[in-house]
Amino acid sequence: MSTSTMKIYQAVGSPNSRRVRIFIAEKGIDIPTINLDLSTKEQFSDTYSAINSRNVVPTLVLEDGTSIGEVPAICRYLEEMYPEPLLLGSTAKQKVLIGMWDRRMEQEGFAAVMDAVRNSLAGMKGRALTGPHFYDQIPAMVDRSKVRVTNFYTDLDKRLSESPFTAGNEFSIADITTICTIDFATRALQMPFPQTLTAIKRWYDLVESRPSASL
Ligand SMILES: N[C@@H](CCC(=O)N[C@@H](CS)C(=O)NCC(=O)O)C(=O)O
Repeated sequence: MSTSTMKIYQAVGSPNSRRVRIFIAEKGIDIPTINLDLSTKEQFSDTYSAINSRNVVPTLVLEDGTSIGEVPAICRYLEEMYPEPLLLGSTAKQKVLIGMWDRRMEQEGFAAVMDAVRNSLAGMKGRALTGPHFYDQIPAMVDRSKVRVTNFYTDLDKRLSESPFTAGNEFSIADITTICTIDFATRALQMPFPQTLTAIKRWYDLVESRPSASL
C-alpha cells in the first residue's frame, strides 16, 4: 500500500531507524525514505534541524508538513492510520501490556546497549548522548552498562520461557524493540545473547525468520 505523501527520514545503520523500518514492513506500507549520513553529521544540517530540532532520526513527516519524532510516537501514528495488522494491541488490556513491555525492552535493554556503545566508541567522543547538546563520555559507565545488558538477557529469557512473544501471545512492537536491541548489542558491543538462554533462542529464530527482520 502506498502512502506517497508521507516521508520518513532515517539512517541505514541506526537501530532506532530500524525499529521503524521493521514496523513499516510489518504493516505492508510503502513510505518514501530519505537517508541521512550520520557519519558526516547530516543530522545537524539547517535543513534537517528545521525538521527535527533534536537532530535525531527517525522522523516521520506528514503530508501537511507536521514532523513526528520518537519511535513510539511514529509507530502510534502509523498504527492509527494503518490498523492492519495491529502491532500495538486491540483490547485495552493488550494495549497497555504491549506498551509496558515495549517500554521495558527500551529502558532495560536498548538504552543499556546505547549507553555502553556511546560511552566507549572513539567515534562518539563528545556525543555520549544523542540530541542537540554535546556530552562527554563517561568510560566508567561502560562496564555497568554491559552488566545491565547481561541482566537484560537473563530477565528476557525468563519472560520468554513464560510467553510466546515479548508482550504475550501475539507478535507486537515490543518484539521489534527486542530484536533491534539484541542485534545492536551483537553488532556494536559484540554481546550476542548466550546460546544457553534457550527461551530467547526459540523466540529469536522465530522473529528473525520474518521478512521484516532482514531490514
Ligand atoms: N528517543 C529517540 C532516539 C533517536 C536516536 O537517538 N537516534 C539516533 C540514531 S539510533 C540518532 O539520531 N543519533 C544521532 C547522533 O548520534 O547525533 C527516538 O525514539 O526516536
